Amino acid sequence: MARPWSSTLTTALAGPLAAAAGLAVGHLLAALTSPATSPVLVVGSTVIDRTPTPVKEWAIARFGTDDKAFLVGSVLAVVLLAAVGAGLLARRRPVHGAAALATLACVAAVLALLRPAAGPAAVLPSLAAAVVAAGVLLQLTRLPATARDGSARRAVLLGMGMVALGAAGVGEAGRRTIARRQRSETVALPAPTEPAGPFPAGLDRVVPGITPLRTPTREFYRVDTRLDVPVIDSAGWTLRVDGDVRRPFTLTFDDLLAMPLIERDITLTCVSNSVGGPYAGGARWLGVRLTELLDRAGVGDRADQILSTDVAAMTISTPLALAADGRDAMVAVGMNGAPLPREHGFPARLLVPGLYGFISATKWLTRLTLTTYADQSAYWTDRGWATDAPIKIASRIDIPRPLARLDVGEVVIGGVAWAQGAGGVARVEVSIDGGAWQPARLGPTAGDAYWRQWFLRWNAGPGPHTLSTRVVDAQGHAQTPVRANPFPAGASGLHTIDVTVGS
Ligand SMILES: Nc1nc2c(c(=O)[nH]1)N[C@H]1C(S)=C(S)[C@@H](COP(=O)(O)O)O[C@H]1N2
Ligand SMILES: [Mo]
Repeated sequence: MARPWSSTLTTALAGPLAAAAGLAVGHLLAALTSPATSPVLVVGSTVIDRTPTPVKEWAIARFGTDDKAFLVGSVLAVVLLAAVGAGLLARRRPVHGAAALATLACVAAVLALLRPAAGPAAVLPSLAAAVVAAGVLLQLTRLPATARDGSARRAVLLGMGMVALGAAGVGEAGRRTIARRQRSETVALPAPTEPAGPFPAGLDRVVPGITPLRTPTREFYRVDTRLDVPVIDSAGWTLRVDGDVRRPFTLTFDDLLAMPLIERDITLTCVSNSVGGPYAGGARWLGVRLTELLDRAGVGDRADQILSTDVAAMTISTPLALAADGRDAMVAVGMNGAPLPREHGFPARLLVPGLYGFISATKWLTRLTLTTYADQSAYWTDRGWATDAPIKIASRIDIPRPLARLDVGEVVIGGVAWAQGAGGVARVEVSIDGGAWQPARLGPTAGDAYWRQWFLRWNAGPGPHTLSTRVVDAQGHAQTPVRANPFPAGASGLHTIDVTVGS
């Protein structure tokens, strides 16, 4: 006998609706206790940690900072698809279908326990999801199987509609709860003991469309393995310095703020940035000089690595020799004149000028352990990334945009370039259609660890053109044209774009 549409639809939707109800309740429960234990976030984070590096690189390249939305969407799609199966099963054998959904949620519970730094309570949101999903599915199977007459059909629609609305409402409550908790805490930071001095005006107004000399905090790129933003109270936070040191110690946030604070302009970039890519930002940072903390601890003679640990036990390794070579590495508490936003590591993060973020810029920092590369390895080291990765010198064209159509006449080519570690940017050059390297005008400097704006006025004739740029550092090294992928130590090659001039 052919089934009426409503019955087929009911059967297909029952599983996903029940799963959605379970996930929503789990999410809200987690939001109220420990957001990272939400079943969706647990599964998503596990996927992030287990994804092979090439796939991760592809996702970052393809989706940029939306890679997380893409990931959560994929996880939800897979769960809802599996839930369709559970719903179909439930039509004949309600208990089996419910058990299938509960099992699915229990997988999340197990993964929650396996997360680094997870306590036993981490299973609760997933268990709640299991109970709710199974219960809702059992209820839905009780609805009239064939809804031929109007009243039965209404009962089906009403029942399913209530579940859908309930799930959406509870899920939204969870989302809002997390958003509220993530709002920043107001802390007052002391003035720097070593201020950075006035910040130069830059070419921001002179060259419209160029990257601003200082990246507004809200626009600063964000790259990390977290799906949620860790929420740490400054009052309960501590920083432990231990390992191969003579005097291990623990600092509170107030202890840290009582130490001398330096203020520095530093450009941070991500090793996953492609040539000409967006994962770079310049900011004014406030923090305690790293060597101040290391001296206080008295580093032993075996250590060659600073292993830093974040609030969720994620680890980043920094070569001790580079971090302590006199550059202004710091445990930062402030960014652009305000406390660090939660997205960028509140209450404190590590920063080492000249090193890619993945070996230097630990956010939500809780511990600095002096150790050796032989004894302990960090998150990205385990995934094949380099342990020694200075930021490669690079120049990027901001304007014109790639593939732009331009009018004949004067065109301003402009962008930013950086050459940390090698004395800063000495010159930036532009080559048009493979011709001779022409020097660009440089903007003001905010120090060797900072990027520099540049521009060149070009009298553009009609036709297709190729624009290329390179930086030359203070030691005379020109940026290499040899292409390298971001993995394992950062991309190289020249940023080259095509434009068309005239009609
Ligand atoms: N705890 C933690 N810190 C982290 C990361 C992370 O995944 N977890 N990512 C690092 C990487 S790869 C980079 S590039 C920088 C980015 O810092 P931002 O998000 O403030 O720009 O943070 C670093 N610090
Ligand atoms: Mo990064």
